[in-house]
Amino acid sequence: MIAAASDAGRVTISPGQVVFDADDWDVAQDVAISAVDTVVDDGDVTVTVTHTVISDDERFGGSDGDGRTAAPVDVLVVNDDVAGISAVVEAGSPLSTDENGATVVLDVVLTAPPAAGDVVLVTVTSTDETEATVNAADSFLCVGAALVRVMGV
Ligand SMILES: [Ca+2]
Ligand SMILES: [Ca+2]
Repeated sequence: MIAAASDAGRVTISPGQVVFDADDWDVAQDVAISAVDTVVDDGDVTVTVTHTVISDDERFGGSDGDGRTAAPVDVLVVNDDVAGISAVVEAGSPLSTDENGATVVLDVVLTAPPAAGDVVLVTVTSTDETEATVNAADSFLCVGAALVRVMGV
């Protein structure tokens, strides 16, 4: 018997096939269905696992695989990714800026990739530009880790 999933990119099936004969036909064999761990916030999805049966015994459908089959099984794949933006002080960066040019460096990064072809525009501003300025471009396209330096005025 060969198992296949409706969305092969979301789950793995191991083993993909199991074999029974006249001696072990009544011994259940385990087939493990496991989620593929993506980094994409792609939501929960139901994957249908189907089966193909091939046997020289015509009562099981014959060797062309179009005969007996097992009922499809729906498996829910639970997503664990959340699209968002992280901005934290970079390790090793000073925690304060001063009026002599010391800078605080922020690491800005997305927590999940945007859809292919899309970009995420992150605008970084200070609540008091007279006291602290963002000396990188005020806006930048965040498609990976990015650094922003905050400088005292
Ligand atoms: Ca994941
Ligand atoms: Ca995911």
